[in-house]
Amino acid sequence: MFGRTKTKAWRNLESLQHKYNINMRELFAKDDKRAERYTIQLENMLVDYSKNLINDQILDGLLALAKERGLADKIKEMYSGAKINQTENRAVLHIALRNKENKPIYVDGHDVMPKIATTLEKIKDFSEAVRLGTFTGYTGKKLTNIVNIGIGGSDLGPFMATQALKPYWAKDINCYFISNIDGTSCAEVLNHIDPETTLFIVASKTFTTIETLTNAHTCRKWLVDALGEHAVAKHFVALSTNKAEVEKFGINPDNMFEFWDFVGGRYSMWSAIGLIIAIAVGYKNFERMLEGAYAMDKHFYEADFAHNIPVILALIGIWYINFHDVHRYAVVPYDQYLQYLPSYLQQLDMESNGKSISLDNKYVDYSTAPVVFGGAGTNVQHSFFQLLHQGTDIVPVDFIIPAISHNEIGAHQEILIANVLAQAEALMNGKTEEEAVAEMEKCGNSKAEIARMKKNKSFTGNRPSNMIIVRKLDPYSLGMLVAMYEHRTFVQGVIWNINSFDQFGVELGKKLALNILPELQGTAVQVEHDSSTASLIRYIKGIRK
Ligand code: G6Q
Repeated sequence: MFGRTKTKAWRNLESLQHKYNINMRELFAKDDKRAERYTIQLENMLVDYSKNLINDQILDGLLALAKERGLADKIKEMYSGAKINQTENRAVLHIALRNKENKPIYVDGHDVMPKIATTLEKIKDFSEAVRLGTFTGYTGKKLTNIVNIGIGGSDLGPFMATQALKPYWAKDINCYFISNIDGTSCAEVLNHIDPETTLFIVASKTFTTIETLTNAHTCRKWLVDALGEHAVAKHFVALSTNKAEVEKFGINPDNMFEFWDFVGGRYSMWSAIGLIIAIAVGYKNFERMLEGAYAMDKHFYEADFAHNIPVILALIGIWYINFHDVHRYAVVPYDQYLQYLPSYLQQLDMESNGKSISLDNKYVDYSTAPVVFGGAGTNVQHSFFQLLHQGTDIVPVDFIIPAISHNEIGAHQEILIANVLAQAEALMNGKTEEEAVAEMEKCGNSKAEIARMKKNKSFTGNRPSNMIIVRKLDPYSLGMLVAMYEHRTFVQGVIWNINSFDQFGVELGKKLALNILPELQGTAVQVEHDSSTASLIRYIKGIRK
């Protein structure tokens, strides 16, 4: 069994944490090769992890932990189709969805690649037909409003990716996303589109999720009211693993794009769940995204761990969470098109690794996933960055920026780049009281004013960040970026000895509301509740009478 106190590498890291009081500013001053040594480049992506509380001994210690945890074998297991999602007895094969070399991968003795190829072919044909207008709506009009109805993993990935790739959208196509059960989510889309030109994509792995099915039924009624029952076949398609439920809903299985149990919801944007991406940006670009992910998959599989981007990023995360007691992690893309990446990563990281039961079926005695948050820079510099610079807690940050923008207008991109670099530098360098005093003296502040303000104007610094630069945010680099985070998440799960691929906490949520719903609707006698829940139900029912 794996427990914090039981492993050599873990104990070694604890002693390294006590031994080295890392001061990044000093280390940079002493070692002009630090940035060079702590940077990894893969094709057009560069990851500079030098502004972290690490030195060579600590990195070696972290790599020894990865070795001790059998990471190399675990990666091989995942790539070979082993059922590493042991609570659900499933293989974990999002890598197969972008396996561009098409090497066979077997699950239960069957190669999964042919069926993946068949679905990809179907996505290609259908997305092209919609874009060309050869597949039209019931009245013969081109389908230009594409509405994805899905939630969680069937929403966040395609939503984030379509927004990230907006410059590649066909000029006449608009994408919409309905996810929340809140009627507003449906209403706000339906109020702005025309049934004759609308394609609904019902995206649900299980096809039993109440939010998605309720929203899909509402949209179906809206369409049938406008165009009649016969129109459904031309305006609804399904993305699912559950043929029987798709048929029950009234969608012809010919209009179903299949995926499989070995694709987890939050890892599914590369599968049929990515249909809206393919329609928006065209199949060629969708394929480029898969190719980018494949490049990262290959790197993750082949690169030695000391030069392996997802492994190094994961281990640095472990260093803060488990050896510095830091349970927060910010992701800040400096690109407006990536503004939804933090919410996507929130699910990827927190749903995958927000666990406390080990693979040995024991409660872990160490921390797992941190709270993940973020937003687009520079906007968030004007909100939560105050806490990053001067709050009492350390928050490690991933900065992400493309060197070239899709919108090179005047000096915008240079100002953006200057900001991201300045933020990382400032977090690392800080500002001593002496420096703050010198600055204020230069500005002619009085002695009294300086005494009053010098602490407020100084910064402890020594705050860690990674800088991730891509040449340009295109489908390929987006694929690389997302696959990088998927593998980072997996590595941390391996270190923590947990199953990153189940989600019983989410499933609990799917059931809980069903107990209260009949009471609200007045179709069930009151169930036993705690006094708070019972009185809240009475209060709300009173208002809604
Ligand atoms: C993802 C989770 C969860 C799931 C949604 C939607 O990994 O399992 O977010 O994607 O609950 O589920 P369906 O796709 O089955 O509707």
